[in-house]
Amino acid sequence: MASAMLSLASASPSASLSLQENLKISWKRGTSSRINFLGSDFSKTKSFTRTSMTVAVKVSRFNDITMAPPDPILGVSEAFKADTHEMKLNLGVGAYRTEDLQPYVLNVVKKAENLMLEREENKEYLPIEGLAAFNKVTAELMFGADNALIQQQRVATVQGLSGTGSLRLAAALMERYFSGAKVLISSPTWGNHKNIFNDARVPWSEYRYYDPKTVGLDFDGMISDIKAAPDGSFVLLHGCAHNPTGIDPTPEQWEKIADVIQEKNHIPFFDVAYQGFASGSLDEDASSVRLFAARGMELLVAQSYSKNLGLYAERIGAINIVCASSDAAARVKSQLKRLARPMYSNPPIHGARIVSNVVGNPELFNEWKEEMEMMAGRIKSVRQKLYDSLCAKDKSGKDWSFILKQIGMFSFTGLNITQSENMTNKWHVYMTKDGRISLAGLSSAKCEYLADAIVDSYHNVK
Ligand code: PLA
Repeated sequence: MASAMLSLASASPSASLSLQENLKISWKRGTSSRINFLGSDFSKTKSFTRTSMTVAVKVSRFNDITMAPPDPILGVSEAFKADTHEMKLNLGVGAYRTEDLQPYVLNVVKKAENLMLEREENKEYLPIEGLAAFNKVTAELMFGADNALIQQQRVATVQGLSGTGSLRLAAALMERYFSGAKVLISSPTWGNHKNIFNDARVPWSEYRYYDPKTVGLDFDGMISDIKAAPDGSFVLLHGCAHNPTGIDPTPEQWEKIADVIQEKNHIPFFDVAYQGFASGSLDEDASSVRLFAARGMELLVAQSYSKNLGLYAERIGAINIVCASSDAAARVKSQLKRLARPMYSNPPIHGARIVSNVVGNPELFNEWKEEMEMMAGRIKSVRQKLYDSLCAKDKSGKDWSFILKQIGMFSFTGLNITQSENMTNKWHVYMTKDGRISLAGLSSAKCEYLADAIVDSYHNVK
């Protein structure tokens, strides 16, 4: 957009605007005023006797940059904020809310922060790989403290900018050292996975995952797509609480997935953004990763503490790369550091200290587990209430039981784009267009209203 530009620099007859502003104004006292823009003369020469002021149209060099679309997930929160309707409900982003629909800061986080204040810890730069105490506890939390691969120093752990940054760092490593190798991602998956691999220039393709007919896992499709991929591909797996479907493989299915991945010499890459949120148990939610690790496979695991410790804005997570030897792990870690340094230099310390204080302190750790059970329990109870309300209100005989079978923060309702838009436009229920709703943003008080909105959108909108 061009904007009028006023130069008031009459005190300095030769004043000119900076190059960055792309505009050069030359003053000629008493004769003319000329404006040069990218070398061309824009103004008409005009005679006058006193210093004059010239108004020019400022044309941006960024004119060819088009407006980006809003983010399909985080953009929903922006639209929600702008809505003034009293019944509005934000079920877009996966962020935990209390029964009063307020953000929740965990008590253990407050306690850890108090400890940090008491200790008057400094704000020096962290090493590139992050806080050592954090890296130690985060790997232990994922693989189990007594896991031999930790003692054998076969895990390269680097603190990342939460789950997203950790995935992105791993993607950069893949691009640099596995050039041409592709990553298989589930269809559907968390929308940002595609952006991450696109930006890192890692080719990807999809494997079947969700079967709309059964509203369940398309296990056979998944297996055959993983089999069909070129040997040595990366396979991105959601460690637990698959986003957006809420459908996880059973332990038996995980074994079969591991069989095929091993047969094909693929490299499993776990994204674990909801440890503790699927079952309420940290260990149980790490069981898929541990099952693969127990087979001696090399693998990658991205971790996030946004949801399970409610540290969304602290950007704390990690990338762990399990290698066949400690020597390989040391080399991999050195290269992860080399990739991180020019991207963001070193990670932030606050969240890392919180996690290391909570996970590394048995008392706080136990309290965390209780709080997590409470959060997971509240989500389960609204899931049940939503299901009950849907059954009570919908007389069509439709089977809504898939809602109870799904786990974690989300429910994949099966609503299509138009129906999802009806949810927002008519009912002020904000959700992603793929039909996903975050039950973490739902209160029991609003379950009936939500059920009305879903029944209306499902039956009255095509
Ligand atoms: N991986 C998956 C599968 C996720 O769902 C998310 C977050 C992340 C990684 C990254 O989270 P982090 O960077 O905060 O650690 N997904 C959210 C938020 C909760 C988002 O889209 O950023 C979601 O609503 O899907």
